[in-house]
Amino acid sequence: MANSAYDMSADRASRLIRRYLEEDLQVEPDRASDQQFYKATAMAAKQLLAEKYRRFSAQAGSQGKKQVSYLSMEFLLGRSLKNSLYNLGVLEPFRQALEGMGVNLENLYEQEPDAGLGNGGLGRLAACYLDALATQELPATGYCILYEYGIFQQKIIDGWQTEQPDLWLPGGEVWLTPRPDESVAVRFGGRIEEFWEEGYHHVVHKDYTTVTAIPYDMYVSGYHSGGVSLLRLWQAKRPGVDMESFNRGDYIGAFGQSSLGEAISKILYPNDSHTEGKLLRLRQQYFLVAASVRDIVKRHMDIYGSLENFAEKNAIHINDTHPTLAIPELMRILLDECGYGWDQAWDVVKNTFAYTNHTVLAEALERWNSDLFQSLLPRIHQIILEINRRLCAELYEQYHLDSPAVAQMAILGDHELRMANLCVAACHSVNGVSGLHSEIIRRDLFRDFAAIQPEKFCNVTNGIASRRWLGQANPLLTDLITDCIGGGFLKDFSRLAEFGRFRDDAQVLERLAEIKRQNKLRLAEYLKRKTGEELNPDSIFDVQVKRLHEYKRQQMNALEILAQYQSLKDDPDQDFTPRTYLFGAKAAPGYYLAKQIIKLLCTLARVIDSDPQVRDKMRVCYLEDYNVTLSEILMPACEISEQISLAGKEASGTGNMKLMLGGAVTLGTLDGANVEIAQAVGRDNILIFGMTAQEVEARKAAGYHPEEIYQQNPIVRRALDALRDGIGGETFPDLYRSLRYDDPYMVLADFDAYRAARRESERLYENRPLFNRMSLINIAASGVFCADRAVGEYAEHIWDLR
Ligand code: 26Q
Repeated sequence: MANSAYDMSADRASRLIRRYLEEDLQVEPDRASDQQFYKATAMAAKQLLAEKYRRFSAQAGSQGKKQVSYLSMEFLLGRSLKNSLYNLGVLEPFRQALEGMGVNLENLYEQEPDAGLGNGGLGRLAACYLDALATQELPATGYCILYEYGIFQQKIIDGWQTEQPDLWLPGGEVWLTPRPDESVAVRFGGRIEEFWEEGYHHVVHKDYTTVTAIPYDMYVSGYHSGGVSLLRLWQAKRPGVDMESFNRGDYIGAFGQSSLGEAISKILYPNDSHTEGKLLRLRQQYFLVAASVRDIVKRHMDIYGSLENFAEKNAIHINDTHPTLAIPELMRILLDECGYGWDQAWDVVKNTFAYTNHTVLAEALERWNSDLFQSLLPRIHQIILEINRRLCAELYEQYHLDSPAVAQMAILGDHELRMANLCVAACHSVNGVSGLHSEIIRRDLFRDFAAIQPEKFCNVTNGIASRRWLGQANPLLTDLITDCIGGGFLKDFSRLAEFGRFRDDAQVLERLAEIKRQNKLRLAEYLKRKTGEELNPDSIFDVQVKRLHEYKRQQMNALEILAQYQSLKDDPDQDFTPRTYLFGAKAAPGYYLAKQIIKLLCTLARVIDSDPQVRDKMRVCYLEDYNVTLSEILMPACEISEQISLAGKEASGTGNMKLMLGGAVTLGTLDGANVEIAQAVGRDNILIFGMTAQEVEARKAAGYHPEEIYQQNPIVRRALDALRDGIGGETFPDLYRSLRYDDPYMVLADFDAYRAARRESERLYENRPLFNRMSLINIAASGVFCADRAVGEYAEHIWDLR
């Protein structure tokens, strides 16, 4: 156990904190602010993490263990203090030590900004996997960019989303250790000269620009294990002086490249479902992979002195296509720097890389204009073209495919480089993130590849850092489960199933209900403090939290609320179950309709709140700036989890798992991991509605005409008309037209089924013992969605670590 490994007493914790206060922050403990205490405590935790990491990595290195490198443009970490102390097993001694100095640890947590180095699901998944890798004692390094600005902070002004820059480093920097001695030079632009000499092919890169990548390290400790994951974040710095320009006599120009280089690590792109093909984004991606691959190769050489066993000792994982260029970059190093022949290099690459796909939306598949690409990365461009040439030749000659099929599968087409095809061609493993999504990938998105290499394709259903949302964020529930089944489940979440034995235990169900109430009150108090808004804890807490996107259908939720409001106005005396609709979502800043939907939700909130006839029966609450930290208060307080994407569109979802773990009942479509949640809890313990993915396809094929539904369905028509004619003085003509005439995500087709499912949820809720039983069954069935399980599957089936 980590505890005994440190032999951490409150005394020692106290000495550590004091030392950092006095020596680093130059302040006496009795005069230090909470901010200073936070920093000193974080530095103490970082010291423990660093010591533990050194032990772990030395051991892994000496045992010649295979290393995992997880390349991702995003790691959405949230806060680290509580997680670190908790996972290290030193939370109690630290709490006591601080208490002894008159400081409340809980207040220190509040001092820490979220490390928002990600948009949403994909970035949070990467963070959850670092936690699980460490817990399983698998040696792993995550690689990402040290964005100076993380995901923007959302301010809602007059119902509209506005964005504020998220300068997180002033409070977040304490977790970072700079390693300037391990900096890497990354080259952009220039031109390539090739020649043969003494029987060797030489490639010379000329007139390039250099950007220096400086690594900053962060650690993520495993829970009650000896493992620690490293997260290496690269910061871009201009090289001091461009010596080539300098020597040419261009004195001023030699100093002039600075801002260009440093822009690379300035800001995270706040898009999560649409690619823009911007040059800066391409620079960022190559910057990440060039620095990381160089680092991986260097570390390997330090241990083994040769690259012969590189693939045997390294698994490199590509988190969606964003780090795809790691593939041609490793080819480049092997070919140009190590003198490998093509086939030999390709073998190493193929055995090293694995790729996870996170989306089937066409607009989210990355493609780069070939000319733009060539001018920025001339050598990488050449290598990709050669990969493509060989791929096409192989498809024609070995697999006898016809040219339409080859054109589909090619990496270059329509003057664009297609990153997903490059990944599928080069990686030994391609996986989706839920059973349904992996099927869609196989049958649809990568159909032609799957036909010739079915063995490449597999599924790893996503998992979450369950300890964060249960052990840390939901202590009351953790205690109840511990009382029922003993400890241990936090290390082995499959044991959570044992909690299911208590589904008919009235006392346990009572306690569970009381805990939910406490968690609802905690959220209500938090909101009251933050915004002055008051929630009714006796109402159903119905939650939809996720990025804002049409395919996720927040607009369907809004439309149903609107219909419900209209029905209540017609008949104020009808039976009604009070319900609070909570939303949290950031919209990509340039996504017009998404911002309209936020405005619509805020308008509904205002209209309903100012109507005394309905305000006690329903309430809409838009939570500003939804992030990891807010999710930790929110997930445990929720009763109905809205997972209502159009079937076939949501790759997995992970919020659905966090809500289930907190005892919420899912109201959702058969999409993403909802399918597996339904299997795990049984159809009696989930509210499934709407078309299946197959039905969606069939309906589209038959010709979908939302206008017909508008004409035939008076409830739909009335709600839609209100968007056109005005609610609370606002009109939403673009939303109205989109839904009535186009409806790309088939809101109208699923609307009636959705409305019926909501009413059904109220009927169930009215029978509280029954609802509590459903809730308990959901918690007990959530063990399989732990990241520990997911990472175990990657280790065994994809990375070959065991
Ligand atoms: C691409 C190019 C340029 C700029 C930005 C991007 C970009 C950035 C982030 C594209 C996509 C993303 C993020 C995608 C994402 O979060 N996908 C979600 O991944 C989760 C983890 O697997 C799934 O649970 C969700 O279903 C999926 O939507």
